[in-house]
Amino acid sequence: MLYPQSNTKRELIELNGIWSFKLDDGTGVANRIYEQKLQGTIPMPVPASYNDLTEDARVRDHVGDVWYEREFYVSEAWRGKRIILRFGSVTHYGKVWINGQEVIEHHGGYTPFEADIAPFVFFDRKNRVIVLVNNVLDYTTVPIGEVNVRRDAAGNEIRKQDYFHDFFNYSGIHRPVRIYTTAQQYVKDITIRTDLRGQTGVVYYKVETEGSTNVKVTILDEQENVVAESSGLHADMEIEDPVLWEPGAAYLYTLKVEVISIDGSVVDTYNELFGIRTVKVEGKEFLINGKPFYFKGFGKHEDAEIHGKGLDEALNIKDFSLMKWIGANSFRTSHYPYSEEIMRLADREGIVVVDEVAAVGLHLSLGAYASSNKRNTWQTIQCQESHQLAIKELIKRDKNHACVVMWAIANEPAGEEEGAYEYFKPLADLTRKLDPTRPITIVNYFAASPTTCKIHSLSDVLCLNRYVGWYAFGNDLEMAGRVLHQELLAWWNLTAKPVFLTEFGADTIQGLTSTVPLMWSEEYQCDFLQTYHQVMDKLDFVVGEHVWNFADFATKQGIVRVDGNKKGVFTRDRRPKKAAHFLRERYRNIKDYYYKTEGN
Ligand code: GCB
Repeated sequence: MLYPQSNTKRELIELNGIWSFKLDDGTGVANRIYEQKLQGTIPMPVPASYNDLTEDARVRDHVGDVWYEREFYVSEAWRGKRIILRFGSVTHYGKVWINGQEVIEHHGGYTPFEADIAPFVFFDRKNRVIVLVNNVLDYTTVPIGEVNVRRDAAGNEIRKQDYFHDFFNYSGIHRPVRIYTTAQQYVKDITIRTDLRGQTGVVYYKVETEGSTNVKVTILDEQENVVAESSGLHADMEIEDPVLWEPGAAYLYTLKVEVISIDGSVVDTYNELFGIRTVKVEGKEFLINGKPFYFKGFGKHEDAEIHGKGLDEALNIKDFSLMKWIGANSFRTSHYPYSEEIMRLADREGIVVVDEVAAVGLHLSLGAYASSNKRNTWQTIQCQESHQLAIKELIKRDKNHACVVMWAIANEPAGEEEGAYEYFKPLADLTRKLDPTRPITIVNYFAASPTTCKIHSLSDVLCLNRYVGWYAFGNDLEMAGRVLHQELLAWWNLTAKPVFLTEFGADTIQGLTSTVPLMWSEEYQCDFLQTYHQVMDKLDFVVGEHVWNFADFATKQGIVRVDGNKKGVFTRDRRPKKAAHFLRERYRNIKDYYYKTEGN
């Protein structure tokens, strides 16, 4: 799905800013409140999560529908054009009315959706957009969750949202809302794949159009020089001695598509940025541009004070600056697709991304989450359809990003339980069919061990999240190191696939210090990391390490979290803990390529 852009043929306006907002009282849809101006609203910014923006616990913990509204004009000059209203994301469900008429609904909280609103808008007066946002997670959604209902003393229904993942269920219109125009004949979609044949860069493109199929395709370099030209809806184009997209040294070409109408005039155009690079898993190596790459970085979250999960471009710039400062070259979009704006920034900045769908918490019997009645996850949940949709929409959105080198189609599912393989096989097949150019992974947790895991054969890279030294063998790092070492070897012996430690970390209270290893202290976090480093450095099949987490983040309330998860190397407001300086020493000495092959 193409990112909205303004260019010589397309116009774009932003509908970000202050909207009107109210919680639903359970009767909004039945009373068709979307037909009139909303009553009893409060101001609410877009994009942002609404949860932390008032001093009202009912807003923070609301379960169910909320309403957003604003007014806007469209230019008379847009008559006859397609007028596309586009939401970057609405978490987790959105339904949209323009001037009282329903135009679109969308399931899934982390991918964009859009509709042509031209038939519904007024050109001679104000328009009203109303959005119903629903944040309920159940067994049919990704992530999964369950809503528990009880009654208070007065007999009122109280709904509590429970879920099996470790980040707060922030909700709202999280990403930009925009309107853009196109002609009736237009570029619908572009797919770009790149390869290298010797010194020649091969750029395969496929264009989908509406109306005319007569297109002109041009590739421009960063200086806007034309380096290749073509016509037709698909072709292989060649660029001699291209500048490759490399980690830390991004280079982006532009594929410009022009749609030509029957009279020879250009009616639509779209400029898609792309990088030329290859990705391949071979033996024990993860190859980018044919060279063994070593991932150093973090599992992250889109999470901040006040904004919650709302897009914050200043925060993104700060995070990228911190990642560069510390020497990281990559991150994982744990545990859902991040904003399109972050992905574009990663392309531009040469940061490598493992791109994950929101299939998190698919384990009903894990430790703190397991209720007294243990259930088989795969017989209980019914989210395969949403999961499929999430994969399709992620790949449709992110397929052209040079920064994306691997798809993660779930985080920590119950891979050890009966039914896991049957659940995941079709999803893995689907992912490979949609994108044969990138490796895929299902991020593994401790319970799906080399002896119990039923789904490791579906991953190209074994991405492991491990917490020995924290949840097990806390304060026994010597033992933790041995257990980790044995397990990694067992994986290698079993699968002969590269291993990537996608999570390892220890909760750490900034300012809590100690001369002896003391869990929760800043020193323990460093010792914990060092234990893992020592093990990983001995094993040449380990291709990467992502510390959990880049920064402290909000979680649901409970007895294992004090004001959120504290495994950040940075605090939630992005101040370095001791571990940040410690990691910086290490990361700056690890090169992007050939780390393991040079005998470290
Ligand atoms: C995990 C999860 C992550 C949690 C983390 C933790 O395995 O993937 O979402 O936040 O552990 O800190 O417990």
